[in-house]
Formats: sequence, C-alpha cells, structure tokens
Amino acid sequence: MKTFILFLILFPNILYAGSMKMIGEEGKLNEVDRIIEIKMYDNYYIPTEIKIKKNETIKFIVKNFGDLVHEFNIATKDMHIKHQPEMIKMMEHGILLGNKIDKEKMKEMAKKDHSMAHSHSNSVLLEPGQSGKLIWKFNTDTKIEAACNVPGHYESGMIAKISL
Ligand SMILES: [Cu+2]
Repeated sequence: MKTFILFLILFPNILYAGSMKMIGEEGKLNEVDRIIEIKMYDNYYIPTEIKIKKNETIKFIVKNFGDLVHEFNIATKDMHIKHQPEMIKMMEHGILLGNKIDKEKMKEMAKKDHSMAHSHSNSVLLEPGQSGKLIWKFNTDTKIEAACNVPGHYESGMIAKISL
C-alpha cells in the first residue's frame, strides 16, 4: 500500500489513465458495431438517453446545432466534475469563448500547460455548426454518462444517460 501511494505521488497521471480504462477505451474503426448520431443544442442532447450493449463499439457522429460551443464527453460523473475546472481555465484564458474556440491560443497555451490542449479520446468539443466523431468501446460495467463540461452546461442538465 505504501509503495502504491508513493507511486501515485511520483506518477499522478496513472490515476487518470486508470480511470480512463475504467470507462472503456477508444474504439477501432474496423470494430464499429453501430453508428449513433448525437445532436447538441443549447443546452441539451438529442437523444437524452443512449442504450449500449456491453462490449459494443460505437461510432458517434456528433453535430452542434446550437449557438454555443458544446462538448460530448464520455466519463463517470466524478470525472466530469474533475474536468470542469479545466474548462473554466480555458474560458479564463480566452481559449473557450461562448460560441468559438480559439485554436491558435489553445496551441500556445498547450505548450505551457498540457491540460489546455484539450485532446482526449473520450471527448469532442465543437463550435456551432461543426461536427465531429468519436469511436468508443464500451467494455465496462462502470456507471458512465455523456455530458458537456462547458462552464454552466453540466449544471443546466446537458447530460445524456448511458444505459449499459
Ligand atoms: Cu454545452
């Protein structure tokens, strides 16, 4: 146990990697079982619930129909809550604007602070009118949800339930 704690002090990222594995993993294109379309509005998703069978690999095609920037992020409730200060930081630095993402500023900041790069395999962050995709393998029993962590959106209920 002592060794484990020491290990965490030395390599705190291990915790993040660990929780990533807990929610499944990035899926491979040639293993996609189904395609699900997700529409993002201000501030909700259509559909509001996503039904998945365990071990399925899903390709999500995500489109932002809203007037604001939105995120589609697959994680546990805990992970979403932990991710939110990162998004507030992005807003404070002018990287994340209400209806725009400043990609140049994001690149600049990412050189100093990696959390600002905002490229995680379990999420897509889109400006109004943009679409993106995400392939996820649901080899997990953990309770997870899709949510938007743009400041204020999670609180206003921008969450899609994932039933496994
Ligand atoms: Cu949102």
